[in-house]
Amino acid sequence: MGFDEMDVDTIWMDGEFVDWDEAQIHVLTHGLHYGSGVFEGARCYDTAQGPAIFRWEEHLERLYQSAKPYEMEIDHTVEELTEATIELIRRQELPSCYIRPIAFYGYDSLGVSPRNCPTKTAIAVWPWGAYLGEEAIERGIDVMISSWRKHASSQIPTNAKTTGLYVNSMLAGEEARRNGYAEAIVLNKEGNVAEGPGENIFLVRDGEIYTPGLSESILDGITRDTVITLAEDLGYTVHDNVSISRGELNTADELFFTGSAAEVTPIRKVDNVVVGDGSRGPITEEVQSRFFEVVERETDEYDEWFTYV
Ligand code: PPE
Repeated sequence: MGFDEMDVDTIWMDGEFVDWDEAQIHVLTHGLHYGSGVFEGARCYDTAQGPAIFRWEEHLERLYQSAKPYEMEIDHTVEELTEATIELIRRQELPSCYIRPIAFYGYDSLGVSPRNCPTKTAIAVWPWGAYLGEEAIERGIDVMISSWRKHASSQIPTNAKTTGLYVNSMLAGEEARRNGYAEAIVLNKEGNVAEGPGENIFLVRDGEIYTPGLSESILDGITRDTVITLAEDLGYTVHDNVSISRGELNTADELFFTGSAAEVTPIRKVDNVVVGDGSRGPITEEVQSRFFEVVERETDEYDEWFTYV
């Protein structure tokens, strides 16, 4: 679905609310040539208490952290970005939406050094349904192991959510879709499991839950952290600082992806090898339904995770 069908007309850019079509930049923008932008993706859920942004503070915290290796100064405070986002959701009367804040080096002189380039900041919000399709949430998806490896953290910091990194995600994701799969799993330089192009990955074996550690070249996902907390609170043992070898994907009882966009999405086949019994596994289902119960505010627990619009 294109943005023109989505009933959104306003973007916040460098302190102003501008018409959607006017939110433009120069073609010699540093971020366009060199991928020097940092961004976030968060969801605002439709709840009985109105729209509620999930883990907004953690997303903003990660945005500022992502800017650090690039010495980028975001000239807006947490309060400004929060006010802008709430105002965008209110003005456009969105019961739920996806939120995309971005900061990037703008236009001045061109050259790899961004020294003279201003930092531009923008926020857009729009309705966004299930990332990998409604059916995927219940039935799971088929994925392939990408032939592309993830960059090591010694090459590009993978814990910073940088626009330039996503050409790797695009290569992996499109390779998978070209081959008839919904999504890819990307291995790190060592050949161990890193993550999806836009998701973290979890594995279930013998009733315990595993997810690659932060030194495996992954993004420190906020949904990853959420799922670890929820699963532990449900009484599961979660090993969140492990290496997962490629072969373990084949012997897993259950696999699932997590992400702000992907939420909790089961994986039913890897390279056409069936995972478990080929449907959403029982632990995946339990964690997933707990996740949706929490984000849709059907419980009052974890209220500190929400920013109400
Ligand atoms: N790894 C990668 C590479 C990634 O892009 C994401 C989010 C995650 C893990 C999960 O992180 P978190 O959202 O904090 O749980 N991917 C975002 C972008 C998706 C897109 O297509 O664009 C997202 O989910 O918003």
